Amino acid sequence: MGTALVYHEDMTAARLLWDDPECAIETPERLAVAMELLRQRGLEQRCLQLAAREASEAELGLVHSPEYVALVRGTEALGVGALQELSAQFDAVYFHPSTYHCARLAAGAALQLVDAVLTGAAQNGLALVRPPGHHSQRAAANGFCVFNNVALAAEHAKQRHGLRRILVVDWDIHHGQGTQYIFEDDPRVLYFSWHRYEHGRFWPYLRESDADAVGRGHGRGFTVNLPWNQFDPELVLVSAGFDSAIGDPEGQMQATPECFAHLTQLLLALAGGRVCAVLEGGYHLESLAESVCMTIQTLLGDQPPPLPGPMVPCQSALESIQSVRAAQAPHWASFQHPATVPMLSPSYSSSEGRLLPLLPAEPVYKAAAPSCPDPLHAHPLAPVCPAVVLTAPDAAVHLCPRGIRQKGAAPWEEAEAEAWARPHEVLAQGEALAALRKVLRLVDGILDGQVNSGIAATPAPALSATLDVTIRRSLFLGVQRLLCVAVGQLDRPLDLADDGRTLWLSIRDKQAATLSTFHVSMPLPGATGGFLSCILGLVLPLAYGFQPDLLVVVLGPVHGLQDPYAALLVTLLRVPARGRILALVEESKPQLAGILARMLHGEAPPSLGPFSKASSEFAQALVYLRGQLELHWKMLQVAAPPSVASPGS
Ligand code: Q9C
Ligand code: ZN
Repeated sequence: MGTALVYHEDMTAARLLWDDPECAIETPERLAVAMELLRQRGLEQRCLQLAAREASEAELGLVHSPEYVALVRGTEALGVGALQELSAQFDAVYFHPSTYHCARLAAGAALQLVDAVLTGAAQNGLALVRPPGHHSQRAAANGFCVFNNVALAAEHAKQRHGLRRILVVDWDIHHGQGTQYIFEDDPRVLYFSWHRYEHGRFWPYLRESDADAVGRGHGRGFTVNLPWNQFDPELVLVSAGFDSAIGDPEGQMQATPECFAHLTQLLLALAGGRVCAVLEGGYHLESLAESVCMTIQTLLGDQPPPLPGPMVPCQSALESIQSVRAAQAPHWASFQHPATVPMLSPSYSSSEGRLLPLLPAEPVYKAAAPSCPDPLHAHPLAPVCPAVVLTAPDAAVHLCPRGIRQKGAAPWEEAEAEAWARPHEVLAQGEALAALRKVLRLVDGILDGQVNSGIAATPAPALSATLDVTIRRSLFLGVQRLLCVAVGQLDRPLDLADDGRTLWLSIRDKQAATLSTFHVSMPLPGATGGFLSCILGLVLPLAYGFQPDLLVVVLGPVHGLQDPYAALLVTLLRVPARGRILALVEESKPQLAGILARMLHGEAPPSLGPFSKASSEFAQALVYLRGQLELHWKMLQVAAPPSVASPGS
C-alpha cells in the first residue's frame, strides 16, 4: 500500500483573463512546476498515479447549493466581460470558461483520494489540484476557491464510507472560513486551522477566525486548534496550502520546506496513517514545488531532513497557543487539568485591546532556497528497512507477516565483543554475549548508514549492560548528541560523562527529578492523558531541542507501557530523531519487539483507546519538570513570560 498522487493536466487550463493584481498569483504554473519537480526527483514514479475525474453534480451537492452549482456551470458559456462582472461579486475570485471543468476535477480528485485510501488501494496520498477549496462556501466562491474540495471529501467520507470522526488539518496561511462554516455544528468533523490573523487585519479579516470560535450547537469544541490524539480520528484530511512557506508573497511567513516533512510525519501517527492531503494555496513557485516534494516524500515513508534554525518558540506563537487552550478548555478533558498547562483568560490576546500594526509592507522576503546547500542533506532520506536482531526465535513470527526480515550481516567477532563487554560480568555468558555481538553489529550499521534503524532483543538480565555498551560504542564512534529514552527500571550508567553529548530520559516508577540538564527522570504515566502530556509536553519538545544524531529507546524491566503506548512513543520520536533509532527490548517480549519493528518500518501505531485524565500527581510532576528545565530547553515553554502580558504590573 503506497502513496496515491491524484492529478490531471486539465487543471492547468483556467487562468486569469484580465488585469487583477490580487488574483494574478493563482496561476497554472503552480501545478506545472510542482509536477515537474516531482518528476525530476523520481517521486511521481514512486506513487500510485491516479488521473483525476470530475465530481458529479450530485457529489457537489454534498456541500453546495444547487443554485450555486448551476451558477458556476453557467460560466462555461460566458464571454470575458461577463466573467469579469460575475467574478467581481465575490471576494478575490476569477472565473475562466474552463473553471467549471477544473473545479469539478479538483473536487473529484479529493473524492478519489479518499476512496483510494478508504478502500485500501493506497495508504495515504496527495491531490495536486486547482482551483483550491477551503474558502469556498455553500453558495459562494471566495479567495480563488470555487468548490470546497476538502469539505466535499469529508462529507463523502461520512456519507459514502460511514466514518464518524474526521480530522481536517488546515496548514494554509489563510483561515479556511468556508470549511469552518460548513462544519461548525458538526461534531463528526473536527476542523483545525492555523492561519495568519494579525488580530483581524489579515485576509479574510474575520472575527470568527480567532481562537474563541469553537463551533456551535452540537459542534461546540469541534472547530479548534489542539493537540490531536484525544479525538482519535478515522481519517485525516489536510488542506495543504503552501502559502505558509518561506518566500510566499501572500503569506510572508518563514516555514521551510522541511517543516512540512515534520508536520506530515507527525500527522501520520493518527488514523492508522490514513492521511489525504489536498493542495490549497502556495504562490511562490520554487517554494511550493519544494514543499510539495517534502510532503510527498514523507507520505512515501522517507525520513525528514533536520529542521533548520534555532529551537526556540516565538513569544507571539506562545500567546496564540495559550488563548486557544483557554478557549478550548471547556470542551476537551485534555485541557482541563489546571496544573498541566498555565492558562490565561481567553480575552488575554483577543482582538480587543492590543491591536498590533501589520508588519511593514516589505517584510523579510527571501527567495525559497533549500536552507541546506548540500543536496544530500537537503532532502529526506529514502526509507531503509529497519534491521532486526533477535535472539528469541518466536519473535520472528511477529515480524515476518509484514515483510520485515532479519538482517543477515555477520555479528561481531567474539574476541572484540568480549573486550567491549569486559566490565560487565553478566555479558560473559554465551547467550548474552551472542546477543551483544549482534547489537554491536547493528550499532555500527546504523552509524555508518547501512541501515536507518534497528531493533534488538537481549536476555532480560543482560539488558542494562548491553545498553551501557551500546552507549559507549556510539560515543566512541563519534555520535555528538545521543538521546536515550529508558522506560522501566534502568539506571543511567554511573561513569557516563554529563557533558551534553548524552541526554538521558528515564520514565519509571520514581519521583520526577532533574539530576542535571541532561539527566531527567519522570514518573510512569498511568492514564492516556498523562501519557500524551508526557510525550507531547515533555519528551518531544526535549527531543526537538536536543536534535539527536541517534536515539536509543530501551524498554526495560516492569516498563509498564502497554504495546500501543510504546508504539506511539517510538512513532512520535522517529520524527525529531529522523528515523535514526536503535530500540532495545527483552527477548521475553516478542510481541513488543514485533510491534516496535513495524513502527520503525513506518507502519502507523494503533489507537490508544478511550481517553482517561492524568492524575493530579502526574500533572504536577510534569509542571515541576517543565519549571526545572525550560530555562535551558526553550521548546518546553508553554507560556509567554508575564511581563509580555502586562508591562509594568
Ligand atoms: N489584499 C488561498 O490561498 N488575497 N486563497 C488577499 C488582500 C486573497 C488566498 C489579499 C488570498 C486568497 C487558497
Ligand atoms: Zn491560502
